Amino acid sequence: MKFLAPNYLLAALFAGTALHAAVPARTIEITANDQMKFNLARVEVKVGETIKVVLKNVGTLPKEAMGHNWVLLKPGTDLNAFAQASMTAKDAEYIAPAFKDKVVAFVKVLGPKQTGEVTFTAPAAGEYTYVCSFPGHYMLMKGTLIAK
Ligand SMILES: [Cu+2]
Repeated sequence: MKFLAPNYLLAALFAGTALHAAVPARTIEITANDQMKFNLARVEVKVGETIKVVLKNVGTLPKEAMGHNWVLLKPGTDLNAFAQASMTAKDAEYIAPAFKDKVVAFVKVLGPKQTGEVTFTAPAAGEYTYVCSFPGHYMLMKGTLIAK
């Protein structure tokens, strides 16, 4: 009988986890275009909420010339260093392996009319920069995700 209480608690814990996982993700749709612009420069999320970012490349130029991705970086990441290093990381979705641990979430590089998505848990409170790291894009394709 002594072990019933802990087991019961454990079961309740798992039930709670399952319930939490069942909460649908909140979708944030972001478009990227041939003018090297995201439609959103600022996104607000609640810490711990499940977020699904859907990236749509609404442009028509070929992927090799005007591909777009979406990369959410941890606060304090050296953006210029990340972008410079990532320019040559074509086979890794333009995310330099050396900066992999600075990435909170990302959507892979998309060609014209393609859509990609990523689901993640909104990170700790703070301001997070997101960019398109396709070579030459990050200066224009940049925004801030605010978690609070
Ligand atoms: Cu881009």
